[in-house]
Amino acid sequence: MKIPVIRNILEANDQLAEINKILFKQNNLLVLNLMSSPGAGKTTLLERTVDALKDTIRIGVIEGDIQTTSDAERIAKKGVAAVQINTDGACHLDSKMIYHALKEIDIPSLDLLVIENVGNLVCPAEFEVGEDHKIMILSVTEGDDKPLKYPLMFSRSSVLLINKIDLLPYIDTDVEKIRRDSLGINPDLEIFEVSCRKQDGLDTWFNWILHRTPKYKSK
Ligand SMILES: Nc1nc2c(ncn2[C@@H]2O[C@H](COP(=O)(O)OP(=O)(O)O)[C@@H](O)[C@H]2O)c(=O)[nH]1
Ligand SMILES: [Mg+2]
Repeated sequence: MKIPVIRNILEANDQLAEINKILFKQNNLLVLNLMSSPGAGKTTLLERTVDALKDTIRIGVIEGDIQTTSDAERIAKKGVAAVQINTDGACHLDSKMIYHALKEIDIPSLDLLVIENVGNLVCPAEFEVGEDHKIMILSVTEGDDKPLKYPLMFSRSSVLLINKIDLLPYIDTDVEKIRRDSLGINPDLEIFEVSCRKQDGLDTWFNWILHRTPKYKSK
C-alpha cells in the first residue's frame, strides 16, 4: 500500500495554493500578492490604486498583519471589500489563511483581489497563496543594498515598485544600483519608480493592472 506523504510545510502549502488558484481562475479573477518590508508603502499604494481604479474594476483586498485591523479599516474607508487576517505572530501569509479568508469575500463579484502580505522581506516570498503575480515594493529609504541581501523576493516578483522617490533629494540611495542588481537577479522584473505621496509614476502601475485583469480585457 502506498501512503502519500506530504514532505514539508511548503509542499502542504503549495497544494492548498493550487486549490485557491483554481477558485480564482474559475472566477476570472486577477490576484496580486503585495510584499515589502514594514512601512515601504503597501497600504498607501493600495489606497491610491483603489481610488484610481474602483470605478473601472471591482476590487477586493485581504490585509495581513500580525496584529490590528488598521490597514483593513484604511481600505474599507475607500468603499471596497476588505478582510483582515491577523497572523498572531507569523511573519507571512500562507495558502490556508487565504483559503479561510476567501469565505468572507464574494469572489464572483470581484475583478481584482489584492493580498497585502505581512511586512517582511524574507518569508512572504516563500509561501505561494494561489496568486497570479507577486508584486514587491522597496522604498528608497531602505537603501540600495536590499536586492543583493534579500534576492528571493526580487527573483519571484513580476513587478518591483521603487517607492518614496520624493525623498531621494535627502538620502544617498542609488536607484540605478537597485535597478541593476534587481535585474541581475530577475531579468524579467518590471520596475516602476513611484511616489505614492506625490502620486508620481503611478499611471504605469494602474495600466499594468488593467492590462492583466481578465474581466476588464474582455469588455
Ligand atoms: N514620503 C513618502 N512617504 C510615503 C510614501 N508612501 C508611503 N509613505 C508613508 O510611509 C508610511 C508607511 O506607509 P504604509 O502604506 O502604511 O506602509 P506598509 O506598512 O508597507 O503598508 C506612512 O507614513 C506613509 O504615509 C511616499 O511615496 N513618500
Ligand atoms: Mg500596511
